[in-house]
Amino acid sequence: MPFTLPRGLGPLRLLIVFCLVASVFFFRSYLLPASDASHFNLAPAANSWWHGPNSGYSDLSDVDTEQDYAQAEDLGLISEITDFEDPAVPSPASSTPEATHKPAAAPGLFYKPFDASMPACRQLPGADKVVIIVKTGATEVFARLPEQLITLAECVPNLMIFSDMEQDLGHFHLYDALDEIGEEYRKHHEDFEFYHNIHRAHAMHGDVSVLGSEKGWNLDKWKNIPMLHKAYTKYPNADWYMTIDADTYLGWTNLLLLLSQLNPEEPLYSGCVYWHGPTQFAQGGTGYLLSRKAVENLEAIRTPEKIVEWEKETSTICCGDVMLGVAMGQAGVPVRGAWPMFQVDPPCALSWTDRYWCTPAITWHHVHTYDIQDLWEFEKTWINQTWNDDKPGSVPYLYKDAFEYFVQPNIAQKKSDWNNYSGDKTFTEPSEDHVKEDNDWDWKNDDEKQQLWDDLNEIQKQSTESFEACQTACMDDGGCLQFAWHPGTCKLNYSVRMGHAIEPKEEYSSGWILERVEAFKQGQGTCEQARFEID
Ligand SMILES: *[C@@H]1O[C@H](CO)[C@@H](O)[C@H](O)[C@H]1NC(C)=O
Ligand SMILES: *[C@@H]1O[C@H](CO)[C@@H](O)[C@H](O)[C@H]1NC(C)=O
Ligand SMILES: CC(=O)N[C@H]1CO[C@H](CO)[C@@H](O)[C@@H]1O
Repeated sequence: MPFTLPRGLGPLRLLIVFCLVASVFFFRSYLLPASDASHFNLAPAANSWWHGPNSGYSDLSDVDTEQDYAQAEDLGLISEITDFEDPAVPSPASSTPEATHKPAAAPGLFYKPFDASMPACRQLPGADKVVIIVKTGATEVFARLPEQLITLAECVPNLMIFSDMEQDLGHFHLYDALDEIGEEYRKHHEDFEFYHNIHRAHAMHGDVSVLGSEKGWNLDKWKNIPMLHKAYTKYPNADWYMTIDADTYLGWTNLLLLLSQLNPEEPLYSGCVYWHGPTQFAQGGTGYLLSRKAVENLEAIRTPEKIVEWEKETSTICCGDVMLGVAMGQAGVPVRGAWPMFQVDPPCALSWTDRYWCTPAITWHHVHTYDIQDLWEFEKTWINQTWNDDKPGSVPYLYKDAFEYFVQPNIAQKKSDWNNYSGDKTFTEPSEDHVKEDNDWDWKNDDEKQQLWDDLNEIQKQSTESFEACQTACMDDGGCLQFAWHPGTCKLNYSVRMGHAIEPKEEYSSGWILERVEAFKQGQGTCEQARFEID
């Protein structure tokens, strides 16, 4: 005998031992790159659940795990995973011979309770049930999209980015939202001249970002309905479809918490509600949310005749979000308000009033790339610090929390070269060479301006002379929380806004009455209950 077996080791046990040894061998030789093995102690096993049968990734195994997510996403592999709660349960496919080569079925190595090799935000419950649709345009792709891709895309298993041109950005794929628009419009409507121009420029490796954003805007309105249809076609089993623009920050943690309280079987179309003529619609940039049922209702009326009708109406209507409002109305799904969870300002421009305070923050529109980065760091820290293995991501962050992070540490009695957007009251003496005040004051006629000035009391008139005098005028006005001064003008405001740094040559300084800000904050209470409210 070449070697002796321990006593009692039957053929079955021998087979098991053999399999164990063989799988350890397999694991080492195929999955751990020879160098830097330590880096991969967890990653391969954890990554495996999205690698799927088509595991062409072993060559790439020395790229960042984060990039891996993105690549997997591009290939649509992640969308196949539906059992987020317990991915360790082998799927039926894993018993086929081919599938046994997947480094998959290693129960216990998976990311429950918490897998440090994967972003925490990607492990939040319900993440795989949501499709995030990002609408952008070819001219802004390089300016706006990369920041979304290095932040939000890390969290979202089902992300689709729509533009007016099919394009790759790194390993992300951008879909052309307009390729199925009826020929009548695609070939002949003036909005589509721009479409063909950018396609031509792109084919010639040209810079499409210089091709005029205004024309891009006209084209933009054609996207909303087709985008939704394409997202539904790709992910028909998702529960939720959420659309944002490239300059919208999406609070992923809070969105999932909101969704966990709603029923996707009920029709829901929700966002920041505006009117356009007789149409009520959810504004696009602040983001809108649709339940599966709502999308199904829309799909149900989407006949070829209806598509023709929608395209005809799109050709004359102002905007794509309004057009979706029209279509949703026809599908029998009225829009419902999600303000202020969905709202229009970045942290620096928001007025932190009591209406916001105890509400979870879900969207921030008009964000710059640096705003996205800041909000992202805030959210990541939040997830980390409130993590609970039994209930990951169960603690929403409220505007109050964002105030404590973004505003409170950064306001002061005096900040030079800073504009805090004060403007409830503007004290200024009209003159020939008056600079713009960037508020209502500019729109008044000369007599009104003079009247305003004449009606001021002495403290208010003096307030235009120095920062300190402006501060005094704010102190003198019981409701004033902040003020801004530049030579000749003092402005007061009754709510807190952060504002931003400006160039010294503008000679702007801002200040806050810190005790009053603190009193405002105390007056709001402790927010026992997060206000997840849809009207
Ligand atoms: C939180 O951050 C720490 C330090 O970076 C890290 O070790 C830990 O894994 C993180 N936990 C979660 C749940 O994100
Ligand atoms: C000043 O405060 C009011 C609320 O009191 C707010 O609506 C407004 O946006 C703030 N800023 C300006 C510039 O008016
Ligand atoms: C509301 C308001 O006054 N906004 C102004 C703040 O300051 C910037 C730059 O100084 C202006 O562009 C805004 O219009």
